[in-house]
Amino acid sequence: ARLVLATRNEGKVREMAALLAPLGVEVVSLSSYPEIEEIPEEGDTFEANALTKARMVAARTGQLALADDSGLEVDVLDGAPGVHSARFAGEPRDDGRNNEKLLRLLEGVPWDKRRARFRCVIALVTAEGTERLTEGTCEGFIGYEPRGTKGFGYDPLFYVPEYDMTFGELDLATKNRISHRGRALAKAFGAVTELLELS
Ligand code: ITT
Ligand code: NA
Repeated sequence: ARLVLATRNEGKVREMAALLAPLGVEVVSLSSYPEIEEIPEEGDTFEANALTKARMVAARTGQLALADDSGLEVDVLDGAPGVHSARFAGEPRDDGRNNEKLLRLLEGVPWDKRRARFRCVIALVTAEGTERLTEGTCEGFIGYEPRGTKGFGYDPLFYVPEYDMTFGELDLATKNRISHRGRALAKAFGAVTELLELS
């Protein structure tokens, strides 16, 4: 049995492959399943969207599927962009335009009001329909300008006080140790092992 990462986001795949490596399980992503079309995500919550993606990929592949639904919640924007993070600036999705829009909305907002967090929900679903959910968050601030070229998405704008760096400046191993995704996935390790044995 293999674990299928129900994502087409290469940034997520890179991080999750590194996080899962110690488990020694076979991990593939949707690039191994080009016949699976884009999955509509219409839910109002990360949980709903993560389950939608994992259920569909488990059903289509007959394998254990792991989906990540995640996003950035900015306090002064009442939690936006939230579940709309990937397409905050509309279609076609574009990380650069998303970051510009976020900076524009926060123009003139002082540092103590720039609090934000990344949130990640991981859904595990077997072909037989067993389901598990875990969640992880990471607290930080939205910077005044992009810093760093590592990572993806909003990483250059997400400042982590503990390291005095943005996610765009942190190496992958450090980001994985403290990120929303790293935390959610660490909590899912037991379930991955358990469900792979059932699969
Ligand atoms: P899949 O649905 O194929 O997994 P996606 O990118 O569309 O890929 P989401 O719907 O979960 O996935 O959207 C998550 C968005 O939130 C992502 O595109 C980024 O804009 C942002 N995001 C999530 N985690 C992030 C991280 O670690 N660093 C930077 N941005 C992140
Ligand atoms: Na989503």
